[in-house]
Amino acid sequence: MSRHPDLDLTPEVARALEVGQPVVALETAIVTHGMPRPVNLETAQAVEAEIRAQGAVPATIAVIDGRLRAGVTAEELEMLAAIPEGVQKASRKDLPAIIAKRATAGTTVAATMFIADLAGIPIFATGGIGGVHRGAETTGDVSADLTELGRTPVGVVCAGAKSILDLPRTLEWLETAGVPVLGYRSDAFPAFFTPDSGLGVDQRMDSPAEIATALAAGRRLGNGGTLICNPIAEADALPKDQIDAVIAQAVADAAAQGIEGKAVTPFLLGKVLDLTGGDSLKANVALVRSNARLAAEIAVALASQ
Ligand code: PSU
Ligand code: MN
Repeated sequence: MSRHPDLDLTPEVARALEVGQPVVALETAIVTHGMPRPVNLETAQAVEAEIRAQGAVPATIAVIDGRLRAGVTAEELEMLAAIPEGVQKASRKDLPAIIAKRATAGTTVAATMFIADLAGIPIFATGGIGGVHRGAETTGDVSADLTELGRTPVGVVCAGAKSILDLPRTLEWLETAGVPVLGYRSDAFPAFFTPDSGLGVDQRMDSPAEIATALAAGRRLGNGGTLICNPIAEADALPKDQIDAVIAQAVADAAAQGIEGKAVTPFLLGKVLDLTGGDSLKANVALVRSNARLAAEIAVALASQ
């Protein structure tokens, strides 16, 4: 079944949406450009399993041979995770050319939100969103994830934005765009590897049902996206001093090497991984799984409203 000429759903996702079962969308730029092999595939599979364990259906989103997809087969996920030459990183702006070239791409938060909404999926789990980069006052580098959050009515469960970004400016941008920033059992805006950036969220929410109620209200009001912040568990977090130093180094290296455009985020993620000797990857996997669980609980609550 397809609701849009460029979109294909897997039979499982199509059936779930038809009968009103809970569905959670997942991104794939994290698979193709965010994590190294083989952890990227193991994580993508584990995340799908977390969602099923909560009684929801995972809809992993990607572009395959020029078709927008909500749901991929196990073989397609393996293909994306093998990172063959030519698999692109697709933000919203990249979709028309990728369709024209019948190309294959992992989708960023922005592109995943857009495709999830086309498919009729209101909730999506990721690791961290893109945002305002450090130094954006000179480079102008602001992720399209933020503009998408401003316009597309999907709830995005994340562990905040990585401190590779300028977090105060990222929050300011979300406020300007009218995006509610909700904290799950926390008042703090989380900093991905650590649970507290020192900045606050708009509202603390105490249960998945309360978040589902807020998402439904946002839809009634005609709002765009909602950011749901799920801080990393203390047991999985990295020491703040260590991660701050590593990120400062990664940002300096990116500037020194003249890294630009869509290469910036993957470069910084890779540097942080190298400099932490893999600790950042363990934390990243733990928080993505936790976000998938929470998103599935919210999807279940939404489906029963
Ligand atoms: N942040 C992470 N891990 C990631 C990304 C961001 O901690 O994998 C990916 C997401 O797909 C996000 C994208 O949407 O990077 C943002 O890229 P850009 O800054 O080029 O918009
Ligand atoms: Mn950018």
